[in-house]
Amino acid sequence: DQYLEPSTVETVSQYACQRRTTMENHNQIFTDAFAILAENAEFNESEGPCLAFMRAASLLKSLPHAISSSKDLEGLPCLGDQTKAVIEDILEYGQCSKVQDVLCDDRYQTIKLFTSVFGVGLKTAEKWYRKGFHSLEEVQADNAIHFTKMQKAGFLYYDDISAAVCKAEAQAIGQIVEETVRLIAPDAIVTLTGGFRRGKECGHDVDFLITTPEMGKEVWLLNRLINRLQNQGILLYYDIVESTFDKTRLPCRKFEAMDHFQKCFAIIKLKKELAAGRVQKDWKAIRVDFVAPPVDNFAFALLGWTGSRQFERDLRRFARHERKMLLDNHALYDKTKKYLKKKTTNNYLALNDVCSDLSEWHYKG
Ligand code: TTP
Ligand code: MN
Ligand code: MN
Ligand code: MN
Repeated sequence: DQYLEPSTVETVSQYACQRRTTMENHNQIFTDAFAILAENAEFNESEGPCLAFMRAASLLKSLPHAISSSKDLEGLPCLGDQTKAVIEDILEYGQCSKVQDVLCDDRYQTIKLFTSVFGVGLKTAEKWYRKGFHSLEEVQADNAIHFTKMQKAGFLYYDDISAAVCKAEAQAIGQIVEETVRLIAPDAIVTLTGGFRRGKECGHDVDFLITTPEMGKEVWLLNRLINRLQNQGILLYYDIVESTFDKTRLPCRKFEAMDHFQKCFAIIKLKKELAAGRVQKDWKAIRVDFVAPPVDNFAFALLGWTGSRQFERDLRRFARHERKMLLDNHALYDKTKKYLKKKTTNNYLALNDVCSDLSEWHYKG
C-alpha cells in the first residue's frame, strides 16, 4: 500500500487546457482577490502581473478542494511569491491588505466604473479620469466630449447591459436568433458559444457563431440577420465589423489574437414578463455578439469563441510550447512546416481532434 501512495498524488498541469474545468469553485475567497489584483494590473498596463494573477486564479478554480493552509500550495504550478503572499495573507487574516488598498483606490474605482460602459476602453477611461471626473453623470454632462455611437448606446442602456444575462434570457435570445436565421438560410448552422456554451449560469452577453454549410454563402448572413432583426423592431444597436480574412497570413503570436471573421456587436431588445401591478418597461437590452466564419474555419472559430479567455490563452501556449504548433481562431499551423493543418471533410470531427489532443493531428500537405 505504501508503494501505491506516490501515484495518488495528483500533479496539476500549468496549462488550463489540461486541467479539469468545473463550475464549482472551492477557492472563491482567493480567486476573487486575484481577479481584483489582475484587473488593477490591467488598468495600470502591467501585463506580466495581470497574467500572473489570472493564471493563479484559473489554477485555484480547478482544484477539487479548498486551500486551507500554505502546505496545500506545495507542488502547485502558476503560483509565484506575489500570489503566494496574497493567499497567505487571506489564510491568516481573512483578507489581503493589497486587495483592500486596490478596492479603496480612487483610480481603480473610477477606471472600473468608466470601462463598465459598453464602448469605453482603458484609453478613454483614463482620459476621462485625467479630466477629474468620477461619475458617469459628470462625464455625460461634459459637452466637450464627443461620444461614439457605441458609447451613446452604452450610456443609454447602461443599467440593462450592466445587469447579468441569465441562462433563460440567453435561451430566449437564442430562439429569436435561430428562428430569424432559418428564414434567411434554412440550412444555416447557429451555435451558442462563449460562457453559456461552457455551462455558465449568467454572463455579460450572449455569443453566437453562424455559418452556412456551403463555403462563401456565409458572407450574406449577418447583414440579412441584422435587417430582419431591425424589421422586427428589436435591434437597439449594431456594429458590423467586416471580415479582414487573409489566408496567406500566419497566426498572430499575441495572447489575445483577434480573428478576422466578419462579426457584429449588437444590443437586442428582449421582451420580458412584467410583475403584476408594477410600472416598468416590458423589455431588457441584451448585448449579443455574432460571428460568421466560413464553414472551413468553423471548428477553430468555435474552439476560440467558447473560451474561457484563460483556457484559450493556455491552449495556444500549449500548442506553441508543447507541440510546436500555432493555434488561432482560424486554424492550427505547424510551426516547422508552415503548412495549414486543416481537415476539410468534417469540421466537427476536426474540433474533437483538437480538443482531445493536438498531437493526434496528422500532417497533410
Ligand atoms: P466573451 O463574450 O467576451 O466572454 P465569455 O462569453 O467567456 O464571458 P461573458 O459571460 O463575460 O460574456 O468572449 C467569448 C470568447 O470569445 C472568449 O473566450 C474570447 C473569444 N473572443 C475571440 O476569440 N475574439 C474576439 O474578438 C472576442 C471579442 C472574443
Ligand atoms: Mn467596456
Ligand atoms: Mn460572452
Ligand atoms: Mn462576447
